[in-house]
Amino acid sequence: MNELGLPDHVDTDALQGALDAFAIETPSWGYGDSGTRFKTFPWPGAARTVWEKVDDAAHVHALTGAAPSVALHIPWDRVDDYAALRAHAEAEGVRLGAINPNLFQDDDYRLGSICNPDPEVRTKAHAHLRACGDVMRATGSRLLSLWLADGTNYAGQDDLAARMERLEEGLRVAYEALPGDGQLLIEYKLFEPAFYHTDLPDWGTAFAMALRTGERARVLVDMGHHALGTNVSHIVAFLLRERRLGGFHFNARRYADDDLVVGSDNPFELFDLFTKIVAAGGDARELAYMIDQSHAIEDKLEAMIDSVTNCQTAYAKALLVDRGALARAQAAGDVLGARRVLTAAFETDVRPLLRIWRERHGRPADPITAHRDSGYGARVANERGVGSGGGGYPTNA
Ligand code: PSV
Ligand code: MN
Repeated sequence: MNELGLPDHVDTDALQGALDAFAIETPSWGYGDSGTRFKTFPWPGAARTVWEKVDDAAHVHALTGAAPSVALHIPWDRVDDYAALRAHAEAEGVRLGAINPNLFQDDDYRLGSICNPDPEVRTKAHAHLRACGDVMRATGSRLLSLWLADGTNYAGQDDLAARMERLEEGLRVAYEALPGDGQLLIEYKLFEPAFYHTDLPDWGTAFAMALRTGERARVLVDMGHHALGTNVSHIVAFLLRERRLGGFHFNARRYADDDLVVGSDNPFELFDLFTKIVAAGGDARELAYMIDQSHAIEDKLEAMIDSVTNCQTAYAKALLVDRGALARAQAAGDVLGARRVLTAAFETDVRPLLRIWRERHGRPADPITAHRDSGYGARVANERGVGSGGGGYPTNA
């Protein structure tokens, strides 16, 4: 054990360097009011505008040092002057990150967006994708992060093969809208809002579509978008090997979607997932780590800080795995020996390491306590009030 309580095989400088390179994007939509389809409980001080969402993201980054960018959802976060928004973000110490087209909230999209049977609706969806490409250019974003609500509710409602054609065409439009160095992240989801079929239901479909679309099309894994019991780490290992993993939407869930603090319910799963990334080596640095959570009853800022630090903790633990010992146990067929190597890393207390990392970066040793002591929550509650909207989600559907 070294002075930080870490095992002797660990190179502490390399560890600090890896943590320096680890950045998690937070979502603008996590700072506004949001809820379930049953009720949106207004949160005192919830951000009302994208400018305030950027302020909140900057607060989370100031406290954690690990959340330097904020994702935008268009049109929820549409502004007239993206250069001004970009300047505002940079003045606050963050960047504008992935652009998320919203192809699910217009009345026209009742039967889908790019897969809609009506060519006029598809044309409208294509135009939105192109407009999002323009937003990328104006904001300096390199990621177009696409999730579709497209699907059907009943057998026979639409021709599935025809929808696949339309899907491919729409993805091509999105790809062509990218700036030169841009990437298209294709996000899948098992079900919801459609209940018979979803046009992009799983990683396999997203992977096949990425292959057909182009080199810079990758799969985005949202942890809440799988059937219960799915081994997400296995999917991650496969996509890494194929060099088609684009990134993550981190969250935790027990049942359906994705709105709990990542790592709150499934810390070992999160750690295991990061071990696959660490094992894959250098390319893993290219991945887009993003949080996709919009909390219904929690303190929004505290939940976001908790989420960022939980990811950092899981990643730090994954970096501690004694890979040599693991490889030896695997080669020897030592089933439980291999597991012991993993659990030794998982059970190591990385809090001293992270405290030191934060202090080196001028951040508080304990971000949540610092947030609670900062007065930021009370200040924004006072300035912004309660129930002023700004979430993007429909209120009290
Ligand atoms: C859909 O459930 C999703 O995960 C997509 O990423 C959306 O863009 C996001 O949630 C916001 O609602
Ligand atoms: Mn998502």
